[in-house]
Amino acid sequence: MTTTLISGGTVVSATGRAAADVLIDGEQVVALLQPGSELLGTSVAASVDRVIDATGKYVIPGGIDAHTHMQLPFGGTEASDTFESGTRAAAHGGTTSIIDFAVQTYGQRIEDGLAAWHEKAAGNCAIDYGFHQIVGDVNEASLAAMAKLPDEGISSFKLFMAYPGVFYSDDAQILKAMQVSRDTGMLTMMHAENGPAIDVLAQQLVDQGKTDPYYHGIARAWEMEEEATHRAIMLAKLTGAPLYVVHVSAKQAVEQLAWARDKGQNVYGETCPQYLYLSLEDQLGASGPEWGSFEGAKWVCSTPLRSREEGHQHSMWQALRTNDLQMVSTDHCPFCMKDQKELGLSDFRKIPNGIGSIEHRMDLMYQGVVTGEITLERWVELTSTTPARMFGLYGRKGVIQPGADADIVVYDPNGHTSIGLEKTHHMNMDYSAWEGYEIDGKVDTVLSRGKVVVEGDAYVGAKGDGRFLKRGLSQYLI
Ligand code: DUC
Ligand code: ZN
Ligand code: ZN
Repeated sequence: MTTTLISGGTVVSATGRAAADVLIDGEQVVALLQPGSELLGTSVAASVDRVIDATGKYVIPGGIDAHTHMQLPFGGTEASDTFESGTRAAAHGGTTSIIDFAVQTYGQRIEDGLAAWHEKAAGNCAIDYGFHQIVGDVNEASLAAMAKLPDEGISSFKLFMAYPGVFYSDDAQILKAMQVSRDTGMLTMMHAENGPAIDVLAQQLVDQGKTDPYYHGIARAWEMEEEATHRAIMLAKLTGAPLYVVHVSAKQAVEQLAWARDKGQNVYGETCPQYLYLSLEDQLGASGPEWGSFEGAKWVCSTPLRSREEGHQHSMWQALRTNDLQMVSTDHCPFCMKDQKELGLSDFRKIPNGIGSIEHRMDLMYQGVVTGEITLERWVELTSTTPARMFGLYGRKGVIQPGADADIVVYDPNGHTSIGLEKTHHMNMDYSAWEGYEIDGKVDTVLSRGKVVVEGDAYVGAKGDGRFLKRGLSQYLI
């Protein structure tokens, strides 16, 4: 087994930072040492197989992106990143684990949907991966199958209050699924938007000739998110289910979460980089030479981008500081403009919903440290430690300590990252939703279970390095 010493860096955790060397044996961390430590009169550095010099750099637990959609069949097409391309891009960006959503479609058995997802991922991933289960058809058989998911290492499932006719569950179905959540301890993850009402608004806009991508965000008004978030909270209260609301973008939805949490309910929420940085106004202003006003399709996702004037982005950052939101995931769901987003050229409802960000989450959140929105420790907590705790991986992942997997990122605060299609882009997309973003920091070296997979700008890992992660129940609830 290879022994590695990451020396001279500042090890950053969710609770502090310290100058320390990290000793790795094979796939695991075995010790945090005083810098320059000796063993039986010999420097540790001289006795290991490999030394990674982290002088002047941060040494952090690898990022965990708990919300991704590789190869998701959606909107008449399929998300453009495969498990291979998406996890490789993740590694480039300092993410060393993902939790993707296995899908049960309407009429399908959960067992079959899950098996299909294992087939897509197995042997293809660059980093470790786990699954949540999307339940797109709540019925007696799926409720019974859901209860067995924890035995498979799947301790969370997602329901949709949006997308009627696709993934939508009505309140009766949600109630029944939440009873399973209560009985098993599985976390209910909720896409909280009032889908039926949104569909009416969207139809009315199209009838008025308002078909540009911008109107996607008008139809999906924040009231639709606030209302659904409140309803999900009340159903969770009634049933006693723990609730995790995904991709929160409206400040009013955060207020609902804060209200429920203040009353002692087990309710959590994530936001995504797009809701921290991008806005509806940016989407309206976007009209490039190639796509004209359809340029805005690049940022069509659900929940949608929100108005900056209304202060949603500011509220998201604030909620990350106050712990009204606990985590940042990407909802990575990439589509190309060509042949995919352009399905909605004449009708925004036909644009496949999704943004690709898996490669940039760690950088974009680090920029929040640079601009003073969050601390260095909170950066680690939001992107790695809490995702591990929330989804039953903590101890193995999300922390640098003896016994933990050596998933480690050496991050250079003196480096620089220029995001753009021609510059730093490894996702399988023909555009970048983050073109032109500049980051005052850079991923330097990435280790996945002790193996160096990214060195500088080079990927040096291999397809199939990543293993399936059997997760336990949420450790955030204990
Ligand atoms: N939102 C998206 O933007 N894409 C995939 C599914 C979702 O809920
Ligand atoms: Zn969703
Ligand atoms: Zn999603």
